[in-house]
Amino acid sequence: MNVRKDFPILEKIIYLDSGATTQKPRCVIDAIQKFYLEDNANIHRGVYELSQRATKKFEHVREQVKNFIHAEHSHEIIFTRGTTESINLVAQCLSHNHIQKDDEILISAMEHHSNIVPWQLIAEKIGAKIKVIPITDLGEIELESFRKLFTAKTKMVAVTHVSNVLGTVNPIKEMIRIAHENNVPVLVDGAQAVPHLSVNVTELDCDFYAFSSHKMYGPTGVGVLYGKTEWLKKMPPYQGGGDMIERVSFEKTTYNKLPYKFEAGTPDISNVIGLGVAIDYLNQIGMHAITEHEKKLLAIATEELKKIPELKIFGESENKIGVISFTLNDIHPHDIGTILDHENIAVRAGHHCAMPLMQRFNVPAMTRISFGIYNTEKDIENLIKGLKIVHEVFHERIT
Ligand code: C6P
Repeated sequence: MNVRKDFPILEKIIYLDSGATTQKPRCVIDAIQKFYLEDNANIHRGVYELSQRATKKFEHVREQVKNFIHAEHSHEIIFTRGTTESINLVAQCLSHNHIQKDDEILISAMEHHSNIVPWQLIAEKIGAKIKVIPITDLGEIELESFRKLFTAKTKMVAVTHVSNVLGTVNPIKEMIRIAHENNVPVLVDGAQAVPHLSVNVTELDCDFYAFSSHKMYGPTGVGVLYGKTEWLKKMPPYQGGGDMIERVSFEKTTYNKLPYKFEAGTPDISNVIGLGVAIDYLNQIGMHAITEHEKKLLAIATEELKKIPELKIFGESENKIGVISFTLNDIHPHDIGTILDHENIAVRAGHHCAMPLMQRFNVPAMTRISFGIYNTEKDIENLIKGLKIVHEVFHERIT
């Protein structure tokens, strides 16, 4: 995959932290600048040509997102600030008329804090209960336990498509089927799936799907919430303000149609335009080719890492993509990250916003490498050299 040249910043660094945020291709950076130079105006408001042009470009991206994740309708695509806001939106809105006192919400043991805390916030407020779907030592969902967790009180399942720590690709299609058999809707956190896999929300039959632009080569500040029409219609607005209303009076306000009901205030217009260009860019390369490239890198890196004595990999599912997390003896991941940084290699170290998962595996922290389309076998070679330096530094200190 010969795309490295499209990412100016990669001339300066060996970047293995795309799970945190991907680097941006020049076309995305240029498109944002071009928007401000040539097309900038507020949207959905102006009668003048410039505003109409900006509106048209913005709405075109909604159509692109719809096609990218194979949704049925563009009004099912809501622009948010990111995965985190998309999940908070659903949790808050469902806490008004769907999830009530003593009801149960199922989330898995491998969730990112963004798919734990929003549910805890509403659970505490309304007196609902969180139940945790257990995972195996390989880092896979225990499907049988999942099945058994459902009761008459279960009102929601919220689960990640791909774990940001273990890389496991969860069997969400099967999980959605099981949840629907129990008449329970499912929110899928797709933050770590959309950059690596072709996602088809219609085929999955999920009720909600959340993801972030900045993890898929687009700009920060923009996210997407896909929601099935029937749910979006039932849900009350998330925030109040301009654009989300139909009529306002001091006595009564009525709300705009979908998707605008959920988009209060001026959105991040330029960055939505940037997301559209990122989608074009990904489509040009092809999601299938991206998956294959990253699977190959994952296999090579796993094999090489396993040769390092005392290195332990967390997450050994057969169905894995994008990331490898590990510990190396008792060397603190922050020390590993710092030494690698001296070698100009960027990796992530810490709890990865998944503290309950660290507890599940009985470690305070892990080091994580994560791949993007621009990574190469040479990056892995450099990483291994860097880890050998880590080993030497600590061996010398110990002996
Ligand atoms: N994970 C990581 O380094 P936001 O911050 O809203 O764009 O995405 C939150 C989020 C939600 N779910 C999953 C599975 C995620 O991985 C993330 C973000 C980054 O792993 C930053 S903590």
